[in-house]
Amino acid sequence: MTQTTPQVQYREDYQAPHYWIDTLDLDVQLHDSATEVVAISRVRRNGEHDEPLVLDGEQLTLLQVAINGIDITQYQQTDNSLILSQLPEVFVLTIKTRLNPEANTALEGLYKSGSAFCTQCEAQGFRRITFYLDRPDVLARFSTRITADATAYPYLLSNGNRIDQGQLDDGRHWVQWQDPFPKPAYLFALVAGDFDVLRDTFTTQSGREVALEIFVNQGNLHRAGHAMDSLKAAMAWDEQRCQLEYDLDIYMIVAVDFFNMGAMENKGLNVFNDKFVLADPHTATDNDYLDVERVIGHEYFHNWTGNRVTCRDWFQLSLKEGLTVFRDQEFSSDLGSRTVNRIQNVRIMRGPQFAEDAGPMAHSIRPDAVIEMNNFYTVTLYEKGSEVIRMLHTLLGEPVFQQGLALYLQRFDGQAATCDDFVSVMSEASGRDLSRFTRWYSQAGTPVLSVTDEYDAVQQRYTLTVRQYTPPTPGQSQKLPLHIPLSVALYSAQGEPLTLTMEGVEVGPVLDVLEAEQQFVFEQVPSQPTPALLQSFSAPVKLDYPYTDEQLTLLAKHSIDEFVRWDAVQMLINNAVRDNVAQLQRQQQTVVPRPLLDVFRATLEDPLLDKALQAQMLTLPDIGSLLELFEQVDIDQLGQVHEQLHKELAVALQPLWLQAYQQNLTPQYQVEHQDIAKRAIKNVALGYLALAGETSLIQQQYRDADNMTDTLAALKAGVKAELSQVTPLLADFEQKWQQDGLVLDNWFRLQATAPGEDAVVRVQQLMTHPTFSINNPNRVRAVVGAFIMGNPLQFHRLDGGGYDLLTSVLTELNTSNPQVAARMITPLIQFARLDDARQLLIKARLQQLMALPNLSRDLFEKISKALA
Ligand code: B3K
Ligand code: ZN
Repeated sequence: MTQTTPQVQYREDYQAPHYWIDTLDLDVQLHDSATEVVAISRVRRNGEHDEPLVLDGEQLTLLQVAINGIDITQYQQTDNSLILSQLPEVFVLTIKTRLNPEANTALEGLYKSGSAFCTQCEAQGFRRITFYLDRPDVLARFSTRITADATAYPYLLSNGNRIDQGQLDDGRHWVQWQDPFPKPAYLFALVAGDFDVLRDTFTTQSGREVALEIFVNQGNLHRAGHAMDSLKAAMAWDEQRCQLEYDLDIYMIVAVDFFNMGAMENKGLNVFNDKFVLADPHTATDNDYLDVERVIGHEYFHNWTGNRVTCRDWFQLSLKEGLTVFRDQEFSSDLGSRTVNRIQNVRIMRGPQFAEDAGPMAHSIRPDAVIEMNNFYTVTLYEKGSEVIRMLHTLLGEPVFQQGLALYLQRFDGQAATCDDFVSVMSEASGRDLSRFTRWYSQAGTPVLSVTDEYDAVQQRYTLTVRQYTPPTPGQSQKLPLHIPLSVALYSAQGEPLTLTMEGVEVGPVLDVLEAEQQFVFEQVPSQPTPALLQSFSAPVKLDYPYTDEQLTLLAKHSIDEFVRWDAVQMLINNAVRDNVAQLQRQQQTVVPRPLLDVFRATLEDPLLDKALQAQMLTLPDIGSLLELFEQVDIDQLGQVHEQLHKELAVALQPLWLQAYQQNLTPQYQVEHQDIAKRAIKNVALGYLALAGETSLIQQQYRDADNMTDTLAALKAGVKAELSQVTPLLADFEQKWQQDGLVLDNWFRLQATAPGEDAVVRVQQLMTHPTFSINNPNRVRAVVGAFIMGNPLQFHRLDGGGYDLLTSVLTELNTSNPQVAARMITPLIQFARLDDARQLLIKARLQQLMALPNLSRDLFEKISKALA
């Protein structure tokens, strides 16, 4: 909180620290409202200077400072720092502080999650535990002694190895931990509580046995098995694909109820949002299972890409996050369907990421200026960051990429590195000039690739002319050409792939686009081909090529690349949406274009198609992604077209939907990729059947379901189609799960995203539900988050009711949990595509928030940019 204007930090201003801290011994006496921390560090001056030591610290009561064992009083304290001057070259610093975990609703630093203590230190939470050099380039060896009541907190956990423990006379006990690996403070963790523990072991490829422990709230042991399987799979995958082995003797995961994000990769002691740990068939959906696998993998992979090699400063965040997302995507793809994983990642890029790039917070994957670091854990840093790594992988190929990765990890092991370090190692390993490629790190915005083509029948030459253009983003008006890998294939009119020949030699599919405008000439092309462009989304760009519906139909039916088939259907849908919005403006009715209908029919009738892919091909993009097709659009009209297209497709193909439903029943629930695929297509079909008025199947599926995937799919289909028969089913679900917040979140989401004019009132009522708590981020996301992101038509109501609701929630979260507030404000700052009337309504709310007396830095940064 601040009254003065928050300070901007610039990447260019990086300076090495004036002091190093080599070891830190923490002694933590846990008490709900008055925890005391003694921090003893060995400090060493970095070079010759007489600069003071400026330690970060927030919301701490300072009790004692001593240097080399002697108490001192000559120090300066500001709101968020402790300044010590005239220091010896090397010394032992002792600092004693008091803090209040119980009052910590921001969930940063040390806090209470239900009855347990836990920590979240990334990015800058450690400064809420003690005064410290809270920056990622200061790496120290930590030891941690935790003392707490033995009955309430039988488990006392921290990083590294448990080296000692004991009982005290007053009913308290203690455990001593030591982490042999030097680490930055953001990787520190401490947990204390009473848990059920699932134990297992993993033997590494070099034969070391690692103890694996998963801690869950009592009574949830039966829901931890999938997390354990996922952890072992991740450990094996990293050995096989990347030759990377785990380095400690113990790996612990703790699942907690109150958590701002997904999970945290603290060394040897991951802390997880329980949503990404707990899973059993009765409480978790297929997607929940896959999410657990993905997030467990992600945090595990950080042990090398993040922990062993960390970031020099927070502007380099993508160094660990982009790379680790790439690794978790590859893990999921190797274990499941590569195409479906790719499709899901591309949906995130084309939806939330493109929207971020088009909004006031647009930033490159390595930002230049930051007010609140927590605001930069974004889809851009993570997902686009991963796309940039994926482009490198595409350009270098798997073997060379792996050699580069190995060289990077070897060279920077135990150090804090930069994005430039990473790219230069990749360049060294591959011998490729990546200088133009590095622009991906500095330029924000979504590039547009405009492609035109020309066929010369006499010469049998086919020429692609490629132009790249990146629109200006805030603070970056001029953009330079990027190095863009453009993957192409050419198809004959019969749908046969053609050999690519350039300058007399056969070439691979990836073209290196380097210039603002460039031509690629293919020879020996026997007839006018259809190009498949940007195969597998080979670069995070918007493609602009004037595809005809015939060409898209050909690709949707015949491409040998499955992703291209899906993408062709997406483009057909996009064309239908654009045309119908234009028609609606001329008061004409929505119609499903014939080619789209035919492709849907052919997709449903194709017996050889993978079921999971089929489900994806038949799923329309959501309204958020469709907004990106327009400069500006009336969202009500877009919603109307979206709904009508769904209904028409439902009715026109009803017998085929029914067939798809009946042919893909899974007799007994198994979390197995083929069954997941069957349920996916079956439940897509159920959604369309509900829209066509089919009600009995919904009731039947809800009644007969032996798993949460089918239960929820039945409810969702009924809710979206506004079938009254679903009301008693919803009541039944609530009754059954009201004691379990995580499961009830599904019910909250259904209610919050249901159509209907009463949505705002409904959401307000949900916020008074006994299971709801404004202090639990999962509940807030399930109710408010689902409403603002998943119910765009009601959120963007022209009477401003949706905006008012969010404004009042943000006003409350601004003081209790600024990080969650700043995440939830996203749809209020991304208004560029909306009509003028709504933009006005939104800006009035933003002004109202801007005037809050204690506006957090998190919200200040976003609102001030949105209003600029
Ligand atoms: N590194 C953490 C994110 C921390 C978020 C801080 N606001 C999770 C992850 O990306 O693995
Ligand atoms: Zn991460």
